[in-house]
Amino acid sequence: MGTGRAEMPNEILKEQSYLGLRKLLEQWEDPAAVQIITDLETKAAAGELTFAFCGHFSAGKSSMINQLCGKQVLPSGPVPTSANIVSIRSGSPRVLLYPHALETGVQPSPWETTPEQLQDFCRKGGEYAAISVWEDVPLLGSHGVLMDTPGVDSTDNGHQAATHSALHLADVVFYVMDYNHVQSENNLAFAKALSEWGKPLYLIINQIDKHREQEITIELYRRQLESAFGQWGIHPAGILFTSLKVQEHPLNQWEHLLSLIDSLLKQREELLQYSLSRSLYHTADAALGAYREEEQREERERLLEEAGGEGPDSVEQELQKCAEERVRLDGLGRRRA
Ligand SMILES: Nc1nc2c(ncn2[C@@H]2O[C@H](COP(=O)(O)OP(=O)(O)OP(=O)(O)O)[C@@H](O)[C@H]2O)c(=O)[nH]1
Ligand SMILES: [Mg+2]
Repeated sequence: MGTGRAEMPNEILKEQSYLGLRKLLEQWEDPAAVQIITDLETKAAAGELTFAFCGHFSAGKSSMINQLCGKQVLPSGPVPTSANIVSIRSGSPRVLLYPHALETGVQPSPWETTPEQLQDFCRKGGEYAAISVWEDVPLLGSHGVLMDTPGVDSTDNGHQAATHSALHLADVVFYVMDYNHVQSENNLAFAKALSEWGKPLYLIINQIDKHREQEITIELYRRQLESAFGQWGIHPAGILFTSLKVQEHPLNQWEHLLSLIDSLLKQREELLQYSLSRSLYHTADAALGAYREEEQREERERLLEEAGGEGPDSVEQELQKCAEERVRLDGLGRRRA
């Protein structure tokens, strides 16, 4: 469990706080943040608990969700595959595609496609803001949601941004890693960013079938990874080893994962309240930062104008001239020396 839970004021979840925050964000002309508040209100009303699966390309996120569903709902493969955020709920089979909001802020209606075509849509990035899927998944009951996210690496800011935006809706984060890439800098940095949301974060070391006891004992491997995560200030709620390829592998904790999901679903209401408060806090904090920056920029421009009657562009030009002059003088100095 993340820290700070006890200090989270419950009042923040009351209707007035959504309303107050929304008014403020509207005044600040921050439509993206206003949209997040709308999403959070919808989420609170639905009372669903969302498990987000995040991590590097090809770690096995989609394969893991398929195995939890007991069927091949999502495409998987050895090359980067998933390009969209996909939420799976239990219900009679159905797929809805949500287009991006228009520039005016209007949200176009979702349109329906077939489960057969879903595999193609999951691979096409950027075309849709989100995809919702219903399949018969007994594990989820009536309030559980599995959320697949696109793989992330250091070169793909788009996927990273999409995952971060989806985290508003996540209540529990499963950070899935390939056994061989656990301690990569990128993995650690991304896991750190996820842990800063303060939502329960579980580390899943998948593909444990690649472990070779003669090369490194599992105890030592575990100690090394705990120490690496500790050094980055990442304190997970739990660490699990899994293998989707070799089910009977002695290190596979699949049953443990199933009972964890079950027990988290039983704490749904409490976890949901906590997660909503974290998301509200995060949204308000980010919006306040952006507002202050904008305010400072306007103040700077006003002062510049007052000082010289000149706009920031001419000041920029002056600064550029000074920089060029310094380079020229440096060059002269070097020639003399
Ligand atoms: N050896 C082994 N391979 C696995 C395991 N789990 C998944 N794979 C393989 O890893 C590859 C990637 O799996 P995906 O489920 O597509 O991974 P992903 O994390 O969803 O990948 P992206 O959508 O590209 O981010 C596939 O070829 C899987 O068959 C495992 O436990 N062991
Ligand atoms: Mg995938």
